[in-house]
Amino acid sequence: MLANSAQPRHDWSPEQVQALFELPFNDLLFQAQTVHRQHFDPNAVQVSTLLSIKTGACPEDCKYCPQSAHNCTDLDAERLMKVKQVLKEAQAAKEKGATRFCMGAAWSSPRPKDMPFVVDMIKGVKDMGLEACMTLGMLDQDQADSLADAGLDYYNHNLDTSAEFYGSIITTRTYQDRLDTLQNVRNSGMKVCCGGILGMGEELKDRIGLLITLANMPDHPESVPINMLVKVEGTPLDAVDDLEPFDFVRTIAVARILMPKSHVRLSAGRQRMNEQMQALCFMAGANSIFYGEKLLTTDNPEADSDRQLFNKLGINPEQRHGASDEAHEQVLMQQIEDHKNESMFYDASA
Ligand code: SAM
Ligand code: DTB
Ligand code: SF4
Repeated sequence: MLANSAQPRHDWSPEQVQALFELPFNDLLFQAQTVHRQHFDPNAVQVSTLLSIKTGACPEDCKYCPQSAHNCTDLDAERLMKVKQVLKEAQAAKEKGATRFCMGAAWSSPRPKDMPFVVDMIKGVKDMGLEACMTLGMLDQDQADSLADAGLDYYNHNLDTSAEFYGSIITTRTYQDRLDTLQNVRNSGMKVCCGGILGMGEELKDRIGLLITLANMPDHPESVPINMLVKVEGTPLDAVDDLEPFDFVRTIAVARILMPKSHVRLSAGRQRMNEQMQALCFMAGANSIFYGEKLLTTDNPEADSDRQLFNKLGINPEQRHGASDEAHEQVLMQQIEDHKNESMFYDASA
């Protein structure tokens, strides 16, 4: 089956998606590249930096997560970070070339007393000219509206896997709870960042189920993070079998074909991928990464190795979309120019 029209569709059947997964690898990648080039600069990759603003002791029982209080990991729980410290980290991320700052909290959902601090963090990050993203757990409509009013651009809330496999991974909240939060985020006018985790022992039908749920939403998530499970000792999934790497690349390619206008993020798990594997993911249509030595609590590749990889592949960091005004954008461009020689992404000798 040929993905001959790159216009977004919302009516994919499991059989059609399975047929994509069963294509010869080169045919699948060719289709994904063709779709990618119709909507994006094929050599631009969006760069986000992640910060854990509240770490550990989470009441939810997600089996993959080092931050769940149900899992016995070697992680020190921390209180909500001070707004000033968060903004210092955001400034540092900006100076290193990130265009989006993503803040994550190990909460089931934010409490009313947390909201004023979270709102101040959003406002401060936006004032720096960065895009702001948060992942704080479930949101009701009022909470989503408050974050949107504060200027939050993206809200990350993952479905993680198929509806069928979900119950084997999390029991403290339902798939429908997640879909409700996503609807509240969509209603608030924020952009949706929603994806999942591969390599948790799921089957192909679960990867198909996840992608179909995302692709058949009335509006595709603007950002689709595809995480490879980071196996953390002490979590129930710490000894699960590795996913075949080509199946990870195939899932990226199918996500690209199903959601042609979305950014597909090669998300957690890059630390265990070599450069060639990451290059295949970019070829399959991934066009966003997390940059910075830490994800939330686990390691991510060093800044220097990402700079080298981008240089080797001729990839440029994508410039920020939708700056609030032209002057603001000019300031940002000038800063990028000023930092060119020291920034991670530019080879000063080029
Ligand atoms: N507590 C909030 C929630 O779950 O909605 C936000 C933070 S949570 C850590 C954000 C996402 O990180 C999860 O939905 C999951 O997809 C991803 N994640 C967590 N642990 C992971 C791991 N070990 N490997 C890969 N992805 C992981
Ligand atoms: C997403 O899909 N992946 C990020 C982000 N959204 C918040 C989180 C990855 C976490 C990996 C495990 C850790 O570092 O704790
Ligand atoms: Fe808590 Fe989020 Fe981790 Fe689940 S994924 S345990 S909700 S921090």
